[in-house]
Amino acid sequence: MSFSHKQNPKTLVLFDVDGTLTPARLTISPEMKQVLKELREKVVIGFVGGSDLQKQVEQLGDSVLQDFDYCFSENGLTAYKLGEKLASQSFINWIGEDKYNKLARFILGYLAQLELPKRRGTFLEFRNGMINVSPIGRNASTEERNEFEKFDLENKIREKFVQVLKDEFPDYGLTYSIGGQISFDVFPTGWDKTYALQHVEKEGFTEIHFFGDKSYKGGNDYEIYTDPRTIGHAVNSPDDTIRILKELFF
Ligand code: M1P
Repeated sequence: MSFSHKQNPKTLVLFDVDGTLTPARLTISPEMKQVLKELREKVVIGFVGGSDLQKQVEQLGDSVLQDFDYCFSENGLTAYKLGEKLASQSFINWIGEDKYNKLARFILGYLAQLELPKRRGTFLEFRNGMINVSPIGRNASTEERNEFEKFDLENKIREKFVQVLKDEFPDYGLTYSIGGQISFDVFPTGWDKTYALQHVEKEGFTEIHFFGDKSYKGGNDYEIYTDPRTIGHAVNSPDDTIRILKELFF
């Protein structure tokens, strides 16, 4: 194992990013950086974020690949160990062009038929690990986002859309997640944060801790937080993360 210089090389501590290591959408504090630096001397550390690596570089710093033993972006679809890239996976490779084409045509057709007060642009966003579908479009302004959210609450546009997709593509093995204001995500079932655990399966860790703020049912930390392979810690802020780390490891 490449971690033998640590005090507890068989303990892995994984962190969600937003709300756990940093305030939501903001950058890491000098205090958190220092705590992680000291923690890294004791155990193996990594983050598991839902966004892409570029977003994590913005939040955790330019040296993120050097500061963590494991970096898992897009729930581990993009993964690094000690700065070296591990095998990656993508939505399109997994689903294949034919099936994706059928799905995309159906979504675009359904979107075109919807009665909506406003439409903007980018209704179907193609990402590495998922697609994101937005009836109003991802170019909506903040005000337009708020309007759509209210309209959707009253008219259940997204909820009905997801149900139609589940009925139309029952054998596709997809999960639909309404996590934000104006859209929903579509990704292969199982490609939540537990996806990252396959990268460490053969490393012989005896304890894998996970810290996350969205560990409640429906939150995007829920699956990894409740996974039998991890010891889950629910936190409510980066300060809470530091508090628990100090109790457990210092
Ligand atoms: O993090 C929750 C969601 O945030 C955005 O959703 P929306 O644009 O609808 O507010 C998107 O990035 C979405 O993919 C993500 O799940």
